[in-house]
Amino acid sequence: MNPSSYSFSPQLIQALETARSVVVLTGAGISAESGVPTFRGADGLWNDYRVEEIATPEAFARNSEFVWDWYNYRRKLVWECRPNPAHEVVALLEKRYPGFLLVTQNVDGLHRRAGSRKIIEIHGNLFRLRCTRDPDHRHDHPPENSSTTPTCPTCGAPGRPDIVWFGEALDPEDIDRSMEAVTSSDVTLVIGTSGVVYPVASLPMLARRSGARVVLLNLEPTEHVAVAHDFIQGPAGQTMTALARELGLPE
Ligand code: BV8
Repeated sequence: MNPSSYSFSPQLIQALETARSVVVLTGAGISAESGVPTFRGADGLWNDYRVEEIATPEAFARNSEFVWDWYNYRRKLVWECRPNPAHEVVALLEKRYPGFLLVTQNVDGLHRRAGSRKIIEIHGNLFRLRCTRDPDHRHDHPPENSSTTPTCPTCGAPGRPDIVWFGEALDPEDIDRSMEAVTSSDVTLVIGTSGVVYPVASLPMLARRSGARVVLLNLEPTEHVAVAHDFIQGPAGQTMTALARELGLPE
Protein backbone atom coordinates (compact mmCIF):
# COMPACT_ATOMS: atom_id res chain seq x y z
CA MET A 1 0.00 0.00 0.00
CA ASN A 2 1.24 3.51 -0.56
CA PRO A 3 0.88 6.37 1.93
CA SER A 4 -2.24 7.77 0.20
CA SER A 5 -4.18 4.58 0.92
CA TYR A 6 -4.22 4.95 4.73
CA SER A 7 -7.18 6.59 6.39
CA PHE A 8 -7.42 7.99 9.90
CA SER A 9 -10.50 8.47 12.03
CA PRO A 10 -11.76 12.07 12.40
CA GLN A 11 -11.38 11.63 16.16
CA LEU A 12 -7.69 10.78 15.76
CA ILE A 13 -7.01 13.75 13.50
CA GLN A 14 -8.95 16.07 15.78
CA ALA A 15 -6.99 14.79 18.79
CA LEU A 16 -3.68 15.42 17.01
CA GLU A 17 -4.77 18.83 15.74
CA THR A 18 -5.77 20.02 19.22
CA ALA A 19 -3.07 18.23 21.25
CA ARG A 20 -0.73 20.26 23.43
CA SER A 21 1.37 17.32 24.54
CA VAL A 22 2.35 14.28 22.45
CA VAL A 23 4.52 11.27 23.36
CA VAL A 24 5.98 8.92 20.78
CA LEU A 25 7.12 5.45 21.93
CA THR A 26 9.16 3.48 19.39
CA GLY A 27 10.71 0.06 19.01
CA ALA A 28 12.78 -1.83 16.46
CA GLY A 29 9.98 -1.78 13.86
CA ILE A 30 10.50 1.92 13.12
CA SER A 31 14.05 1.15 12.00
CA ALA A 32 13.16 -1.94 9.95
CA GLU A 33 12.79 0.04 6.69
CA SER A 34 16.24 1.50 7.33
CA GLY A 35 17.63 -2.03 7.12
CA VAL A 36 18.11 -2.57 10.87
CA PRO A 37 16.93 -6.09 11.74
CA THR A 38 14.17 -6.27 14.35
CA PHE A 39 14.46 -8.51 17.36
CA ARG A 40 11.55 -10.87 17.10
CA GLY A 41 10.49 -10.72 13.49
CA ALA A 42 11.33 -13.15 10.68
CA ASP A 43 14.65 -11.37 10.11
CA GLY A 44 15.09 -11.36 13.87
CA LEU A 45 18.44 -10.06 14.85
CA TRP A 46 18.48 -12.55 17.67
CA ASN A 47 17.43 -15.61 15.69
CA ASP A 48 21.08 -16.67 15.60
CA TYR A 49 21.54 -16.12 19.28
CA ARG A 50 19.32 -16.51 22.31
CA VAL A 51 18.87 -13.25 24.17
CA GLU A 52 20.25 -14.82 27.35
CA GLU A 53 23.47 -15.62 25.53
CA ILE A 54 24.28 -12.02 24.86
CA ALA A 55 22.20 -9.11 26.17
CA THR A 56 22.72 -9.91 29.86
CA PRO A 57 25.38 -8.95 32.45
CA GLU A 58 25.98 -12.65 33.08
CA ALA A 59 26.91 -13.21 29.42
CA PHE A 60 29.30 -10.26 29.58
CA ALA A 61 30.89 -11.57 32.78
CA ARG A 62 31.22 -15.01 31.18
CA ASN A 63 32.71 -13.88 27.87
CA SER A 64 33.03 -10.12 27.37
CA GLU A 65 34.93 -10.48 24.07
CA PHE A 66 32.10 -12.58 22.56
CA VAL A 67 29.56 -9.95 23.65
CA TRP A 68 31.68 -7.11 22.30
CA ASP A 69 32.10 -9.01 19.01
CA TRP A 70 28.32 -9.19 18.62
CA TYR A 71 27.82 -5.53 19.51
CA ASN A 72 30.62 -4.47 17.16
CA TYR A 73 28.88 -6.42 14.37
CA ARG A 74 25.63 -4.54 15.13
CA ARG A 75 27.41 -1.19 15.42
CA LYS A 76 28.95 -1.57 11.96
CA LEU A 77 25.65 -2.79 10.46
CA VAL A 78 23.61 0.06 11.96
CA TRP A 79 26.15 2.74 11.09
CA GLU A 80 25.60 1.98 7.38
CA CYS A 81 21.84 2.45 7.78
CA ARG A 82 20.03 5.77 7.32
CA PRO A 83 16.95 7.19 9.02
CA ASN A 84 13.78 6.44 7.06
CA PRO A 85 10.66 8.67 6.56
CA ALA A 86 9.15 7.41 9.82
CA HIS A 87 12.11 8.75 11.83
CA GLU A 88 11.86 12.02 9.91
CA VAL A 89 8.14 12.45 10.66
CA VAL A 90 8.81 11.85 14.37
CA ALA A 91 11.38 14.66 14.25
CA LEU A 92 8.78 16.92 12.57
CA LEU A 93 6.21 16.11 15.27
CA GLU A 94 8.70 17.31 17.89
CA LYS A 95 8.69 20.75 16.25
CA ARG A 96 4.90 20.82 16.00
CA TYR A 97 3.99 20.31 19.66
CA PRO A 98 5.03 22.47 22.63
CA GLY A 99 4.90 19.40 24.83
CA PHE A 100 6.71 16.51 23.17
CA LEU A 101 8.83 13.54 24.20
CA LEU A 102 10.19 10.61 22.20
CA VAL A 103 10.85 7.46 24.26
CA THR A 104 12.74 4.93 22.17
CA GLN A 105 13.74 1.38 23.01
CA ASN A 106 16.04 1.46 20.02
CA VAL A 107 19.77 1.65 20.57
CA ASP A 108 20.58 2.40 16.89
CA GLY A 109 20.80 6.20 17.17
CA LEU A 110 18.68 6.73 14.02
CA HIS A 111 16.15 9.05 15.71
CA ARG A 112 18.92 11.44 16.69
CA ARG A 113 20.38 11.30 13.18
CA ALA A 114 16.91 12.19 11.84
CA GLY A 115 16.91 15.34 14.02
CA SER A 116 15.03 14.23 17.16
CA ARG A 117 16.35 16.00 20.26
CA LYS A 118 13.63 15.63 22.92
CA ILE A 119 14.45 11.95 23.26
CA ILE A 120 15.03 9.31 25.91
CA GLU A 121 17.07 6.34 24.64
CA ILE A 122 15.64 4.23 27.44
CA HIS A 123 17.65 1.09 26.57
CA GLY A 124 20.89 2.90 25.79
CA ASN A 125 22.88 3.52 22.64
CA LEU A 126 25.22 1.31 20.55
CA PHE A 127 27.66 4.19 20.04
CA ARG A 128 28.47 4.86 23.68
CA LEU A 129 30.81 2.98 26.00
CA ARG A 130 30.25 2.79 29.75
CA CYS A 131 32.99 2.15 32.31
CA THR A 132 32.61 -1.08 34.27
CA ARG A 133 34.18 0.58 37.31
CA ASP A 134 32.36 3.96 37.34
CA PRO A 135 29.03 4.19 35.43
CA ASP A 136 29.40 7.97 35.32
CA HIS A 137 32.31 7.45 32.91
CA ARG A 138 30.48 7.35 29.58
CA HIS A 139 32.11 8.04 26.27
CA ASP A 140 31.25 8.22 22.58
CA HIS A 141 32.32 4.93 21.02
CA PRO A 142 32.35 5.22 17.19
CA PRO A 143 31.88 2.06 15.06
CA GLU A 144 35.46 2.15 13.78
CA ASN A 145 36.55 1.16 17.27
CA SER A 146 36.13 -2.59 16.81
CA SER A 147 38.19 -3.68 19.81
CA THR A 148 36.67 -6.56 21.77
CA THR A 149 38.55 -5.36 24.87
CA PRO A 150 37.96 -1.58 24.89
CA THR A 151 38.87 0.31 28.04
CA CYS A 152 37.42 3.39 29.69
CA PRO A 153 39.25 6.50 28.38
CA THR A 154 38.89 8.10 31.85
CA CYS A 155 40.27 5.40 34.12
CA GLY A 156 41.39 2.49 31.96
CA ALA A 157 38.95 -0.04 33.44
CA PRO A 158 37.28 -2.44 30.98
CA GLY A 159 34.44 -0.81 29.02
CA ARG A 160 30.99 -2.26 28.30
CA PRO A 161 28.31 -1.27 25.80
CA ASP A 162 26.18 1.55 27.26
CA ILE A 163 23.10 -0.64 26.86
CA VAL A 164 20.46 -1.77 29.39
CA TRP A 165 20.64 -5.58 29.38
CA PHE A 166 17.94 -8.00 30.45
CA GLY A 167 17.80 -8.23 34.19
CA GLU A 168 19.31 -4.76 34.56
CA ALA A 169 17.36 -1.85 35.94
CA LEU A 170 16.57 1.04 33.62
CA ASP A 171 17.68 4.51 34.69
CA PRO A 172 15.02 5.51 37.26
CA GLU A 173 15.00 9.09 35.97
CA ASP A 174 14.30 7.82 32.44
CA ILE A 175 11.37 5.76 33.72
CA ASP A 176 9.98 8.63 35.80
CA ARG A 177 10.23 11.13 32.93
CA SER A 178 8.62 8.65 30.51
CA MET A 179 5.76 7.82 32.89
CA GLU A 180 5.16 11.49 33.66
CA ALA A 181 5.12 12.29 29.94
CA VAL A 182 2.59 9.62 28.95
CA THR A 183 0.44 10.43 31.98
CA SER A 184 0.16 14.06 30.93
CA SER A 185 0.00 13.45 27.18
CA ASP A 186 -3.04 14.19 25.03
CA VAL A 187 -1.89 11.60 22.47
CA THR A 188 0.64 8.75 22.75
CA LEU A 189 1.80 7.19 19.46
CA VAL A 190 3.20 3.64 19.80
CA ILE A 191 5.27 2.74 16.73
CA GLY A 192 7.02 -0.49 15.76
CA THR A 193 7.20 -2.38 19.03
CA SER A 194 6.01 -5.88 19.90
CA GLY A 195 5.16 -4.71 23.41
CA VAL A 196 6.81 -7.63 25.20
CA VAL A 197 9.68 -5.95 27.03
CA TYR A 198 8.97 -4.42 30.43
CA PRO A 199 8.83 -1.92 32.01
CA VAL A 200 8.53 0.06 28.72
CA ALA A 201 5.67 -2.17 27.53
CA SER A 202 3.52 -0.85 30.39
CA LEU A 203 3.61 2.76 29.13
CA PRO A 204 0.71 2.53 26.61
CA MET A 205 -1.64 1.17 29.30
CA LEU A 206 -0.56 4.01 31.61
CA ALA A 207 -1.26 6.51 28.85
CA ARG A 208 -4.71 5.03 28.25
CA ARG A 209 -5.57 5.03 31.94
CA SER A 210 -4.49 8.67 32.16
CA GLY A 211 -6.90 9.74 29.43
CA ALA A 212 -4.50 10.00 26.49
CA ARG A 213 -5.57 8.86 23.04
CA VAL A 214 -3.36 5.84 22.29
CA VAL A 215 -2.50 5.20 18.65
CA LEU A 216 -0.71 1.99 17.57
CA LEU A 217 1.16 2.10 14.26
CA ASN A 218 2.58 -1.36 13.59
CA LEU A 219 3.14 -3.90 10.84
CA GLU A 220 1.06 -6.48 12.70
CA PRO A 221 -1.27 -6.53 15.72
CA THR A 222 0.48 -6.67 19.09
CA GLU A 223 -0.42 -6.77 22.80
CA HIS A 224 -1.00 -3.03 22.59
CA VAL A 225 -4.03 -3.31 20.28
CA ALA A 226 -6.10 -3.93 23.41
CA VAL A 227 -5.23 -0.54 24.89
CA ALA A 228 -5.16 1.49 21.65
CA HIS A 229 -8.00 3.74 20.45
CA ASP A 230 -6.59 3.47 16.90
CA PHE A 231 -4.54 0.76 15.17
CA ILE A 232 -2.99 1.82 11.87
CA GLN A 233 -1.58 -1.33 10.31
CA GLY A 234 1.31 -1.08 7.88
CA PRO A 235 5.00 -0.22 7.56
CA ALA A 236 5.82 2.86 9.63
CA GLY A 237 7.56 4.61 6.74
CA GLN A 238 4.22 4.66 4.91
CA THR A 239 1.75 5.10 7.77
CA MET A 240 3.77 7.95 9.30
CA THR A 241 4.12 9.64 5.91
CA ALA A 242 0.35 9.40 5.46
CA LEU A 243 -0.23 10.82 8.94
CA ALA A 244 2.19 13.70 8.26
CA ARG A 245 0.25 14.57 5.08
CA GLU A 246 -3.05 14.44 6.95
CA LEU A 247 -1.64 16.88 9.52
CA GLY A 248 -0.15 19.14 6.89
CA LEU A 249 3.40 18.66 8.14
CA PRO A 250 6.10 19.85 5.73
CA GLU A 251 7.23 17.06 3.34
C1 BV8 B 1 14.21 -5.07 34.25
C2 BV8 B 1 19.01 -3.73 24.77
C3 BV8 B 1 14.34 -5.30 36.59
C4 BV8 B 1 19.71 -4.94 24.28
C5 BV8 B 1 16.84 -4.43 25.40
C6 BV8 B 1 8.54 -11.99 32.63
C7 BV8 B 1 7.46 -11.15 32.52
C8 BV8 B 1 7.61 -9.76 32.45
C9 BV8 B 1 8.89 -9.19 32.49
C10 BV8 B 1 9.96 -10.03 32.59
C11 BV8 B 1 9.81 -11.41 32.65
N1 BV8 B 1 11.04 -11.96 32.74
C12 BV8 B 1 11.97 -10.96 32.73
C13 BV8 B 1 11.31 -9.79 32.64
C14 BV8 B 1 11.90 -8.45 32.61
C15 BV8 B 1 12.52 -8.18 31.23
C16 BV8 B 1 11.50 -8.40 30.14
O1 BV8 B 1 10.61 -7.60 29.95
N2 BV8 B 1 11.64 -9.55 29.43
C17 BV8 B 1 10.70 -9.87 28.37
C18 BV8 B 1 11.44 -10.42 27.17
C19 BV8 B 1 9.68 -10.86 28.92
N3 BV8 B 1 12.90 -6.79 31.27
C20 BV8 B 1 14.13 -6.48 31.71
O2 BV8 B 1 14.98 -7.28 32.04
C21 BV8 B 1 14.36 -4.98 31.86
N4 BV8 B 1 14.90 -4.74 33.16
O3 BV8 B 1 13.08 -5.50 34.23
O4 BV8 B 1 14.94 -4.87 35.37
C22 BV8 B 1 15.24 -4.84 37.66
C23 BV8 B 1 14.78 -3.87 38.54
C24 BV8 B 1 15.60 -3.47 39.55
C25 BV8 B 1 16.89 -4.00 39.66
C26 BV8 B 1 17.35 -4.95 38.75
C27 BV8 B 1 16.53 -5.38 37.73
C28 BV8 B 1 15.39 -4.52 30.84
C29 BV8 B 1 14.78 -4.58 29.46
C30 BV8 B 1 15.77 -3.98 28.44
C31 BV8 B 1 16.42 -5.10 27.70
N5 BV8 B 1 17.24 -4.54 26.64
N6 BV8 B 1 17.63 -3.90 24.49
C32 BV8 B 1 20.19 -4.69 22.89
O5 BV8 B 1 19.43 -4.05 22.09
O6 BV8 B 1 21.28 -5.16 22.59
S1 BV8 B 1 15.31 -4.89 24.96
C33 BV8 B 1 15.18 -5.09 23.28
O7 BV8 B 1 13.79 -5.42 23.06
C34 BV8 B 1 15.42 -3.86 22.44
O8 BV8 B 1 15.70 -2.68 23.16
C35 BV8 B 1 14.09 -3.71 21.73
O9 BV8 B 1 13.82 -2.41 21.40
C36 BV8 B 1 13.19 -4.20 22.78
C37 BV8 B 1 11.76 -4.41 22.46
O10 BV8 B 1 11.69 -5.06 21.22
P1 BV8 B 1 10.93 -4.23 20.07
O11 BV8 B 1 11.60 -2.92 19.92
O12 BV8 B 1 9.49 -4.22 20.36
O13 BV8 B 1 11.30 -5.09 18.79
P2 BV8 B 1 10.58 -6.43 18.29
O14 BV8 B 1 11.44 -7.01 17.21
O15 BV8 B 1 10.20 -7.26 19.47
O16 BV8 B 1 9.21 -5.91 17.63
C38 BV8 B 1 9.25 -5.12 16.46
C39 BV8 B 1 7.81 -4.78 16.13
O17 BV8 B 1 7.83 -3.92 14.97
C40 BV8 B 1 6.95 -5.97 15.77
O18 BV8 B 1 5.69 -5.84 16.38
C41 BV8 B 1 6.80 -5.88 14.25
O19 BV8 B 1 5.54 -6.32 13.81
C42 BV8 B 1 6.91 -4.40 14.02
N7 BV8 B 1 7.46 -4.02 12.71
C43 BV8 B 1 8.38 -4.67 11.96
N8 BV8 B 1 8.64 -3.96 10.83
C44 BV8 B 1 7.88 -2.83 10.90
C45 BV8 B 1 7.13 -2.86 12.09
N9 BV8 B 1 6.26 -1.89 12.44
C46 BV8 B 1 6.13 -0.86 11.59
N10 BV8 B 1 6.82 -0.74 10.43
C47 BV8 B 1 7.69 -1.71 10.05
N11 BV8 B 1 8.36 -1.58 8.89
